[in-house]
Amino acid sequence: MPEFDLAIRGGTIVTASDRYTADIGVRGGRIVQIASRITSAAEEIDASGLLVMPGGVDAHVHLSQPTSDGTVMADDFASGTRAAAAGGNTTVLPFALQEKGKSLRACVQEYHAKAEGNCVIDVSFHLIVSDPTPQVLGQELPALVRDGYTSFKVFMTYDDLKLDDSELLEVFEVARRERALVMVHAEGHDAIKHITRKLEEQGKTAPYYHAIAHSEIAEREATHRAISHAQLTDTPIMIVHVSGPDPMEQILWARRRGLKVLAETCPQYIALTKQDLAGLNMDFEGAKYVCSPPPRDHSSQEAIWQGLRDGTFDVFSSDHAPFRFDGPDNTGKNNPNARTSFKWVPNGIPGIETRLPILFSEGVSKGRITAERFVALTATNPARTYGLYPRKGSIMVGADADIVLWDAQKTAPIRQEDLHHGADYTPFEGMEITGWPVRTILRGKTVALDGAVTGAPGDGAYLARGPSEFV
Ligand code: DUC
Ligand code: ZN
Ligand code: ZN
Repeated sequence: MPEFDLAIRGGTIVTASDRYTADIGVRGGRIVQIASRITSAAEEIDASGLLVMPGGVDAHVHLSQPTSDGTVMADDFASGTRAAAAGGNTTVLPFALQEKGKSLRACVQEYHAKAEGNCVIDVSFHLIVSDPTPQVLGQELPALVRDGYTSFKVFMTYDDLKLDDSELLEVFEVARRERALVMVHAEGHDAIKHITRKLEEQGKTAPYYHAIAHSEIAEREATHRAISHAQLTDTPIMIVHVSGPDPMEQILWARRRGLKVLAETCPQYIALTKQDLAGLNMDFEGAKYVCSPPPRDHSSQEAIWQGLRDGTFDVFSSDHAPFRFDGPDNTGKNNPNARTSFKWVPNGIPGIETRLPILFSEGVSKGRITAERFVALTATNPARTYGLYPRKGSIMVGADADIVLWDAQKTAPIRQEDLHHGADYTPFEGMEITGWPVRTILRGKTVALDGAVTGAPGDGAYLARGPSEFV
């Protein structure tokens, strides 16, 4: 009788702090031994020549999320988690969105029904609070936090989602009392609306002008306002999808004053620029790159890299928000309404499968960050930040055997035809990548191998979470 269900032998284990060669023994879905040589196992994997890292934890993805105009997202739980597995992830955190006028609890239950039995890897839900009624603030939200939904997002823009300043202050106070972490989408609504109106008056309606309307100044202003509200209420916050140096400066300003302000950035802010939204000569192809906040320019990419290195950023997430370019029945980015103004282009880009390869290739392979920092940003810190550590995001005895085997030498371009997501394009098409995941292991089971998904819907489980380490 072999001692282990699985042995992973001879690879270079990389954690957020260490790098060493050892065997890993797995039993009952957990890591039970790490040693220079372990005994027999029912299944043996030779990992020599490969990096052995914690499976990716993508802490910011949108799957099957309802939209106000009825546009259907290109990924549901089945396709989104398949793509995530192929991209080296073992846990993703999508958002259970409260639609205005509805009970938050009811929305969470509906979201569970969509996930149930369909996940290839593990999932846990953040909440989105869009309608902070007394019932939501006094009862539903506190009860949900106690049930393991320990983080929620608020928006400072979008007509159907935005909270005003007094609502932000109210929800921050609930978060502080209940030990939940608030994730803030920081873009100034009125400024965006104002610039949009001016652009439209001048006939500037192409997708490129989305990047002008969603100015970094509006992002910086909202970041500072969110920080001020957090300071007033003594509440830790996470600024999500930070696009460049202006909001980064506000985050550092806050930290110098001892405020707990965490920060996230995403692949689009190191791999794209606003020039991508121009398409070829201001054509509609640019809609494929419309996301909020939008990508900025090359100098802001350099600032983001500096922040990834120096700890300004805690977490690197995909912000996967997939829409088809040519959706059925004129839905998707290329819809007739969107062609009348950038403001109707669905906001968001797909990236759940390409997050880890892009950061590894542009970061580790090009010498900008270490492999240890890569693990911290993509697995360990997300797990710590959102109450999943040390079960997730670590390679240690007792942790779930969620492991990605990585071939740091493998070179291939990103191509839509190789991806598993439901979108009909990737904004990263043709990007040359050095370093790809070759095997994704979820609680001891191989769910992706050499670019093919071997896991099935139902392999993934729902995870209730504890509080963030930072609240
Ligand atoms: N915010 C997100 O977090 N994702 C997609 C679009 C948006 O505005
Ligand atoms: Zn957002
Ligand atoms: Zn998002």
